[in-house]
Amino acid sequence: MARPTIWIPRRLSDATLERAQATYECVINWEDGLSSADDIVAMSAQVDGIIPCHSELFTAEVAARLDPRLKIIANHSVGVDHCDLPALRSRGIAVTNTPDVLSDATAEIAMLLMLGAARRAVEGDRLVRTGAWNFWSPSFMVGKQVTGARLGIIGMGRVGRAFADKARGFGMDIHYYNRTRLNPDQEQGATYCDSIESLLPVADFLSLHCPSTPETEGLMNAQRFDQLPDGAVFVNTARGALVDETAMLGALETGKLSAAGLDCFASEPGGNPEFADRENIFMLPHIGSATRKTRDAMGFRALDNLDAFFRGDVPKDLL
Ligand code: 8YV
Repeated sequence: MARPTIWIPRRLSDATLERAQATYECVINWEDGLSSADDIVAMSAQVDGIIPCHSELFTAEVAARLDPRLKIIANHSVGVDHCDLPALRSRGIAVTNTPDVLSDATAEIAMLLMLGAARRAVEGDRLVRTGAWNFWSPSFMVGKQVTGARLGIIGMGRVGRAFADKARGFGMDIHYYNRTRLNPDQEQGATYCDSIESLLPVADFLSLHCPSTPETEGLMNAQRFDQLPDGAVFVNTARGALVDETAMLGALETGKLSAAGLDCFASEPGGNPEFADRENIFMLPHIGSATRKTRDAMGFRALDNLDAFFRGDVPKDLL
């Protein structure tokens, strides 16, 4: 049988590209630019499978126009909010993702954001870097301590649990909301809250680890920010769509939030220009899973899914 042809629309890791080319006929977007809906539709007539990132949008409108040649979308991401799953399924297209392999890398970035926001990293870095640091006092740049504080986690899936593990190492008291309560093995002493409303008042630090779906869009709104303890620190490594960014700014304005650490934004790439002059927002450009080890693991997991599919097996991560 002829080798299947796949499209790789972004620059995946070298090891991934090497393995992909050893197995498949590959069309690789070496320029690494974004593809429009028309590009995606045109390419679907030339390939049997695609390995997209969260940057390629498979909306219902795109799904309806895809060529019947395309059989599988093997995502190089755990989040699949860029894919209209019911629309793709109705076209008979298999969709997979890459869970597990990015949990630690993403949890590390959540930890970096939490510490950086709590200890005023943006402000401190700017002071030293610009030569404006001309003063020191015990009351200078005092931040919020993580050790012994209560950490609220919304979404206790793989990434949420990896973050809780790391936060335990910092002596934090973990509280969480999840649609279903974890078993005691997974809970590891964390306190379960059966609603977001019961979690917020105990969250000195709050970190989001839930998927972005129509139900979770705008989950952190003005009302909910208001229920946090005064001076809380907010961390988001999940998706920008979960947050009403205007409400978050309002909470920073009133002191309800003392700081925020963000790796994702409502608009990407680019972020929110209104955040630019706020030194109590520590920001990164959606790099939660961007380590060499994790990029290789994500690419290999997507290829494992493709290999299974083209062998006629059910891919491990079929959604
Ligand atoms: C990636 C992500 O940056 O997996 C996800 O859902 O958002 C990130 O890990 C990206 O999708 C890489 O392809």
